[in-house]
Amino acid sequence: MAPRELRIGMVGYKFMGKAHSHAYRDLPFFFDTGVTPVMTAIAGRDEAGVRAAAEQFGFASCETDWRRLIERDDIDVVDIVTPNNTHAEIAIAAAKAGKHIICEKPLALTVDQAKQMRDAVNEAGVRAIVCHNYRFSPAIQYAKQLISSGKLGRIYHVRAQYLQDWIMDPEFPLVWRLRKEVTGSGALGDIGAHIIDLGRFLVGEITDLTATMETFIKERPLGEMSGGLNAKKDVNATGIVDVDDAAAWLAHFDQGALGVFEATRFAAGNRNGNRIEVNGEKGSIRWDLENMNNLQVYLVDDAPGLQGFRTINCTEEQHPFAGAYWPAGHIIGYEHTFINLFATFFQSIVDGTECKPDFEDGLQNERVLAAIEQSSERGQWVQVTQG
Ligand code: SOE
Repeated sequence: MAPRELRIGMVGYKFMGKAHSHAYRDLPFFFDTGVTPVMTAIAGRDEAGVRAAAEQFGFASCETDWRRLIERDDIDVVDIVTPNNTHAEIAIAAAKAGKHIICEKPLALTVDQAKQMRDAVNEAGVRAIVCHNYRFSPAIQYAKQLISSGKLGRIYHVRAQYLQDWIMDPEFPLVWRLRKEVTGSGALGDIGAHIIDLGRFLVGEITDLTATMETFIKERPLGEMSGGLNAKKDVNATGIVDVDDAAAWLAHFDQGALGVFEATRFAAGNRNGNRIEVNGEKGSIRWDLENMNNLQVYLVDDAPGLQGFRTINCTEEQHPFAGAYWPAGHIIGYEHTFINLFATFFQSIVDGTECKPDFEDGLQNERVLAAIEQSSERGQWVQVTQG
């Protein structure tokens, strides 16, 4: 019989910990998946920090060792919101313990690690999802429906950019997101992984690519290692930046589309500009996270004189997920993308159906990330291994 509750054990409690916790609390307001998430335990090394997070987010208990959390038999789902270098170990242990898994992106540091994670969940027969939350925006889901139904015809172009500017100050410290051993890569894995996911979701597999990567500020002050986007430097010492500040790549998709991608943390004025445009033989779509409820749609067959991009406010019942929230025109935000992702995941657990993006998708995303790094190093086109 399907469970009535899914007891969540979260590992980590910073930015994503807050986003996920908020989603667990709000989900039952809007979705009836047949199962209620129960915020059972949260783990973090710093006792005072994890206690404060448990209280603020609404978890019933806390642990200072994630292994303890995974051993508990009152946990059904392990949610991993820790830095990237810890995902593999935690996810593999969680799978072996028979827990379902929610894991932040990028899935792993390397393709090998991602493979091990994929194998572990397959062997254990548990369900796992990677938190590519943006594909759960109603407008992106609607774009997917338009593309899959052939409304845009054959797809020629995918043009995607993820533009941020939060590390442009050379005095911004060397936080974990800027250290290769902890994060894997810089702008590439942190935000490039999101636009790879959008491209794969909307159009298909990336088969080969050519890339270049750049680190503009090569040394930075040390500071709050675990700090986020508002971290402060705290000592008068510096360290070397060993990840990219920006990456750009050209790619071919399996059905023949040409992709142009850019991920950077040096696009002044762009706080979180995650944009994608797809051009097909019968029309185009455009989307920008900073205006996320709207999908721009252009259809070649519109009457002459009326041709142009129209703005579809994706808040109508016909738009995926939108009907679960407010009456049409009452917009939703960033945080709701996580609610939609969790609702989809929980529903798949109840129904016993497939749920994407799973660890196979996370692995394929890692293969693209690895190909971008290889291409940038070698100055050559690189084939992307297919699963
Ligand atoms: C920081 O670049 C960050 O929080 C990313 O880590 C997230 O994945 C992205 O959604 C927003 O920006």
